[in-house]
Amino acid sequence: MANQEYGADQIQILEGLEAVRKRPGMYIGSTSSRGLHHLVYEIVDNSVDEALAGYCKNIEVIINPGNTITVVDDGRGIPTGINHKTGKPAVEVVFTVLHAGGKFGGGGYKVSGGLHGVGASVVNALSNWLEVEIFREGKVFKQRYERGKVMYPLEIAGSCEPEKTGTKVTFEPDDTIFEETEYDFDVLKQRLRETAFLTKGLHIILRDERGEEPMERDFHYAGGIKEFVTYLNKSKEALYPDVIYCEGQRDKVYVEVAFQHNDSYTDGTYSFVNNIITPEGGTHLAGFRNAITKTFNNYARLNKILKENDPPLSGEDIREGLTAIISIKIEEPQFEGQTKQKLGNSEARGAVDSVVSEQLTYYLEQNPSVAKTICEKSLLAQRAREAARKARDLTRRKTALEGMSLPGKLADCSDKNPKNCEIFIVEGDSAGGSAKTARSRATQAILPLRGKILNVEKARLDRIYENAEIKAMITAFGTGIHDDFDIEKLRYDKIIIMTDADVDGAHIATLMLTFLYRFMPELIKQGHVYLATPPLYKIEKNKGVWYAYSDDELNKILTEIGRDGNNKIQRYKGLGEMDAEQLWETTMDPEKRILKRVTFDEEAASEVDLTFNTLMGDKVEPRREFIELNAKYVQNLDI
Ligand code: TSJ
Repeated sequence: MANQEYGADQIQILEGLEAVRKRPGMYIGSTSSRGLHHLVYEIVDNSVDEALAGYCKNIEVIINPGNTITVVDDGRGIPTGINHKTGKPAVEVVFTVLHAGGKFGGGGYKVSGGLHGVGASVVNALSNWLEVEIFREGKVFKQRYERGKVMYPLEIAGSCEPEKTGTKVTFEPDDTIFEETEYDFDVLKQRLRETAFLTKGLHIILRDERGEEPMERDFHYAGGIKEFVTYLNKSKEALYPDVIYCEGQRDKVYVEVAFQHNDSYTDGTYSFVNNIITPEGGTHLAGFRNAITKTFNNYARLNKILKENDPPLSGEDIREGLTAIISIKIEEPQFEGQTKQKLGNSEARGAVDSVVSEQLTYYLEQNPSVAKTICEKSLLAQRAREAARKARDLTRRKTALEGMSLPGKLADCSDKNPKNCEIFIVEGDSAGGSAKTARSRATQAILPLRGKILNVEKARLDRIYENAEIKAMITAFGTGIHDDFDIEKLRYDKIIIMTDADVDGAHIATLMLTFLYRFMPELIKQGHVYLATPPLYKIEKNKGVWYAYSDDELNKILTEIGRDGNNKIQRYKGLGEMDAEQLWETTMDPEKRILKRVTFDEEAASEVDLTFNTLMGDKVEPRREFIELNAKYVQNLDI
């Protein structure tokens, strides 16, 4: 029972936590499944802090039956002594005062809890109940909260072995706040794996105890981000065996960088600040880029790989096929930009630049064959880029002379307001023909593509720009590409990929998405890209017609209309089997069709990259693995 001591102060505290309950989105981003998972990260990050301070080696995360979560660590245990400012035990302050997480003296860095840096009190405010147990001095301290309210003063609930220390937190997310309360093992798995990569030596166990058979994963990487790079490169061919690693501290900034080139043509660099991904980079990334550009150019000049009159290697040339992790720890990170995802601290630039320049220079001197391999790969990239530039200039001049010449195969729409318009990218000429007949001419444009489009994961820029299908898409969209990309020039509000509902169709859709993801990511980020969903079955009975888009739906329809001999069921194998009218009715009519919007989660960017690489790369083993992951990928395609 609340006693007098908990009176006035408690009211103030509740105002703080009440604000969290009123506007949960402000504190955890959203109340969707994503916010639900954020609760776990907010708690786990506290244990990771303890690991970074050097006191915690093991963290266990358990999904319990009923979707409650338990996080246990073997750190020092949250302090239980009275906090002078509030007159309450420190642990109670941690859970009941907004923004109080983490900093209670002690060294180390504060990993300001998850994306929004709020912490334990927010999780508490958004839980039906939460219990904390602290193991210290041979005692078990315990406190329980319900929707943020203290249920009883911190108590000693029992004893434990004198050497045992740690913290255990169990909570049940508030089902009146979250739209969904079911935890996804794979989502937690991915994030906890990433956390383990970023904190070398730390053991993180994830266990799912909801099913008959508990599932468990154990993440432990003695090599830390070096192993992260190996993991990201697992579906590609590395150009040299080493992962290059630099580590050091400057101006209170702790810097760790690991990288390795592979035989692809894309830049797979991910940057983190205090274990939080920075999708828009910032000063730490700028420092890294500056350092590698400068150091490789110096090396190439000094060793006559670049001759006197050769132009310098550009940063882009050096980053072709690069997989890199930049991870820094800094006491007071400042985030900038619209989404606050870009690091602003200027001292981070200098720190990363200095650590990487110094150690990379030394590494290259010690490893001349690796140095030569990278320089030569960059030189090839430089030549390809030059060829691509010429090809691009040529097309640019052409379009300047001839005006916007749209591709011949495009059946454009007549409405000139892009907001009203959509373009269907259709697999195959025959389906393209039906689509042209079926469409609503005013607002729907059709671009048929012949067969499989070029796999941009496996081609250099010059070849990509020469590819007819890709050129057709670029000119039809109107936005330009790369440096010239301008979303304001987009000629259609919706880009709809329409392929057969079979394995080949899925592959073609993936090739197109890969192209868009690599070359026009803004189109996806801003929600302009969709997948059409053609039906799988047509059911006819006594002049009635039904279409089913899944096996489940087929069953539902059959149950409704009765399973008897009068049913005629047709399995569509491709768009080509539908006539124009059917195609319109089932797949193109804005009133009736189902569109899936393609989204992409920037926080999960390394996994998205891995997915594309695995699917598109050469190695057979990882591709088989991808098929198991496939369900995951489709989740990125929300309706
Ligand atoms: F914050 C929290 F409740 F969410 C939480 C914190 C949840 C979990 C699962 C673990 C923790 C946590 C906190 N683990 N370890 C710590 N450590 C401290 O809070 C701590 C211990 C000792 C000292 C010291 O200076 O002696 C300082 C700190 C910050």
